[in-house]
Amino acid sequence: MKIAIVCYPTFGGSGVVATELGLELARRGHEIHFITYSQPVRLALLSPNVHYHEVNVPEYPLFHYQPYELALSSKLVDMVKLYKIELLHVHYAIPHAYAGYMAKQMLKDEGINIPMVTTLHGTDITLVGNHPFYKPAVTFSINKSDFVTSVSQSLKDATLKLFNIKNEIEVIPNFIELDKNSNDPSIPCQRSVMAKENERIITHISNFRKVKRIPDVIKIFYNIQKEIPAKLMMVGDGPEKEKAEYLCQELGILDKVIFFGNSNEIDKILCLTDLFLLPSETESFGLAALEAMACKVPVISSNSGGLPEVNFDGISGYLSDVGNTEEMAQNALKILKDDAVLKQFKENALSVAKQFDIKNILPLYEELYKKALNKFL
Ligand code: GMT
Repeated sequence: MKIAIVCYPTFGGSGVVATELGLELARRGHEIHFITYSQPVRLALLSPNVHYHEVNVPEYPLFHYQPYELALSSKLVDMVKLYKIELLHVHYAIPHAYAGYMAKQMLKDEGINIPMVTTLHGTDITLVGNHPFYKPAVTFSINKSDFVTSVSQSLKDATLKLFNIKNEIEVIPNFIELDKNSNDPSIPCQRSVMAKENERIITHISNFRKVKRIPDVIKIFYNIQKEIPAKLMMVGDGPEKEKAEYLCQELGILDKVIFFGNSNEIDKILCLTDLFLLPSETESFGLAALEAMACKVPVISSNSGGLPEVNFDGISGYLSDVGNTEEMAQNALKILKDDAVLKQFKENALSVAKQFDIKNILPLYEELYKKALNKFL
């Protein structure tokens, strides 16, 4: 199949999922065209079945805001015609589903009918998409998509609750490439660079936005390090990062916290990690938690959104109410204080992650694409 994938190219989970999906589809022989405004961060190498087309928005003095949707829909039309693309798969409703729908209409005018699959990722529904300024356009573009998927049951429920949706939504959970992620023995895991022999290593990875509750990460760690020797690795960048550094300074723990910034070597960081913290206000899925679990790292998370569908309470880690940092720290200590318990949780984390192996999830997308193409025959 010839498939166009539209996504955000940045470090966010939706871009990562879209890129990994495209790369695996390409490995299976499909011709994949990534269409976005810069090269997706996980798209390091272009293989024979992978194409990347950049969307450029020319500057014009009259434009206060650059019309990205317009440029994207025009690019989609051009690329569909040039490469005879058969299907559009847009990740994140805003503005991709909207631009995709416009492209479909323009193509229809030229006698080309092409199906569009829209995958909802989370903040496009729960945070941004729900804003009254966007809601009518988001509702419209979800209803006009030929097929809609959501990355968790919880996100599907939220979408049906928040929007007037007439379309079916199929849940296709996010996935992980286990062969690549689960502690590859060829990757040197240099723990000693980061911590002393007796210290536990705790990690948080995110885009440091408010929804991640970064101060909670610090508070949980603060309580942990009072009881056992530990280090915290904070990976990623975003608006809450500076405040987080101040908070560590205020609490007198700056020497125990390492701020990394964005990294493309998540697997190398996770292989050193004993425990992952994700106390988010909400997560439609929590891909970062799954990536940790695939590297045998148990997870302490909040219980909101789709997190209970990924992190199994008392098995791959523990879940608590949002903001209950006391309980989260106690649960973390339950895992970290005893080597045997930690070992068991590490094994469990990997077994739960196996359920989300790309090998199990990718056929669900391929089935959906076949259905979409048949509908347009
Ligand atoms: O919140 C993020 O980390 C970024 C955001 C995005 O748009 O890329 O992530 C959302 O999509 C991910 C991939 O499906 C999910 O794993 C995240 O849980 C979801 N974030 C939220 O719902 C807050």
